[in-house]
Amino acid sequence: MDHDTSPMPLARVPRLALGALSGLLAGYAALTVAELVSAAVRPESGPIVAVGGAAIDRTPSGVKDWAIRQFGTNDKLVLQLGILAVLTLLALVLGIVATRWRLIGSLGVLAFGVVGALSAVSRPDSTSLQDALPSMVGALAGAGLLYWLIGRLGTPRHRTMSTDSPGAGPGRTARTGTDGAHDPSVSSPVSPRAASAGWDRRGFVLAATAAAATSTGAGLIGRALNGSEGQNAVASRKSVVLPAPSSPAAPVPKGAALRIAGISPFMTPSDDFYRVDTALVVPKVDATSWRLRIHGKGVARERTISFDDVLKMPLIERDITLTCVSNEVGGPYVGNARWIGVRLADLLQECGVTAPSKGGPADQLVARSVDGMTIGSPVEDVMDGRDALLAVGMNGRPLPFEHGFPARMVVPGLYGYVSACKWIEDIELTTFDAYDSYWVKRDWAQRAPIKTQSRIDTPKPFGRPKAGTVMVAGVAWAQHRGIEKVELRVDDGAWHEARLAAQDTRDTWRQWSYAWDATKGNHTLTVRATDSTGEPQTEKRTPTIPDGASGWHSVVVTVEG
Ligand SMILES: Nc1nc2c(c(=O)[nH]1)N[C@H]1C(S)=C(S)[C@@H](COP(=O)(O)O)O[C@H]1N2
Ligand SMILES: [Mo]
Repeated sequence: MDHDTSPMPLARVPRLALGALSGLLAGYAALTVAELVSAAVRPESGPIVAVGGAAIDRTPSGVKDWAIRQFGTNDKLVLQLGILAVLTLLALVLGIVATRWRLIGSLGVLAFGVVGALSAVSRPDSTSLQDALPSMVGALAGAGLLYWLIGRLGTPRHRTMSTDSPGAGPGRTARTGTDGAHDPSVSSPVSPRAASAGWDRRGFVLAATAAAATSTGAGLIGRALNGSEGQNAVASRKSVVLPAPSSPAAPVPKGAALRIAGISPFMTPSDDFYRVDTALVVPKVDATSWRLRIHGKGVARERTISFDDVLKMPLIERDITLTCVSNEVGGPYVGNARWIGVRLADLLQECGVTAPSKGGPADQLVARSVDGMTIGSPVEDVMDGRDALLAVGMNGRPLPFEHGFPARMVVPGLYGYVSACKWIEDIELTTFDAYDSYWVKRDWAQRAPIKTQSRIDTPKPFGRPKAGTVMVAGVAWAQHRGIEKVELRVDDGAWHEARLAAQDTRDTWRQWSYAWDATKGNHTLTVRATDSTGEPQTEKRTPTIPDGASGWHSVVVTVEG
């Protein structure tokens, strides 16, 4: 019989398909080897994370906001799957190209390595050219593998010239015309096709299998090493014991939390708390080696503090509602938690910082995170007496990794992108003139106090409540000013004052409800809030960029008879 012992008679598989398969194997090898190398450098230097991160850095703010809207907190997963899909396609194409131009296909793989390497070193958190290594070494492995595998397929074309066509590929022989209509499965024991194929099928299968297995091994080891990297951080978080705050939060007043089905809980559980950041890999910081440096303009006594130093300082505990500037009117990127931390103003005063209104030379506090995010807050706001925190606890526990362990900032009244730096490691005092932070470079406003907003949580849009009394309820927020009034309007009718739940603090949101006597038919419910300065929430619709969405939230429902 034929010496074809492979499960599928490979001689029948078109050469292009084998090329595509080789391309896939090369791409797989590149990514898995890169994963392994990234374990030696740092997990964030791997190509997918690097390219994804670089894409995030360069995405126009409008597109990013669209992505956040479309995919919510899944936006990053979608991005990574997208990158993987593109890479798969490219690998297939390069494999096919390589069947014709072996070197060009392989150089193509290398070119993508260069893209990965450039992405890695261009990330804001990249401090070393070593970050280029995973992509480069991975691409070299992939390119080499592709070159080798395609070599095993022999050379196309010219083989009709040679006596026994040593370089023939299965897909090409048909075109010679001699066996165009010839079914290779019924070919003679020494099939002309197999003979003309002249390449070692078993050898190719073995090579491909070995490549796949080796790649998988490299990938698994890389994964394991990258995973264990975070274990010290996980252990350090487990061993944190938050001291009792010297200034505990007052208990949430009775009546701050309404018992109405469908309303946002007054305190947002940490697991349900919205998450917005640019990190494709959640930074896992080991609290025992974590340090925070405070330095810059007007810092008379520069300091570097450890996590233990922070825990030894007087801690305060406060309820503060956090809001993202990317939150659309009626959107979900707002949450309320009980934070524990050091009063930032105290820390700054110890370093000799004075507020600009008292003659301090710095008007901007730039917080920098371990992943290179920079967030600029007005020094005046941080030092004006409000409870601006360097927070280490959230809802009674150390911060979750997703929310900034071991330490983050929280400043009541400012959107997160100008105040709430997670995984913070550096605070620099400077001026707004001298420095633009990450989002400001991307056209968002330098200063962004939170706009008064209100949201209808229940009934849901397009809900179908029964006629009669329908509880309309939701939340309203104007952090640091406080909510004084919430009103509800049905269709184009008069505004009705809603019942306000008790206020916890003026830094938290406030629940509200309105018992609506609903009549059959379609109705539009609209809500608006007034803050404690007496300023009503504006009807004027603005987009989220540059400094937060404004406008009234409406919900359309169909009341059933
Ligand atoms: N290091 C870092 N900190 C960050 C961000 C980020 O991308 N990286 N995003 C900010 C933004 S835009 C918001 S709204 C808040 C969200 O905090 P949360 O994810 O804990 O809700 O974190 C802020 N802090
Ligand atoms: Mo945000």
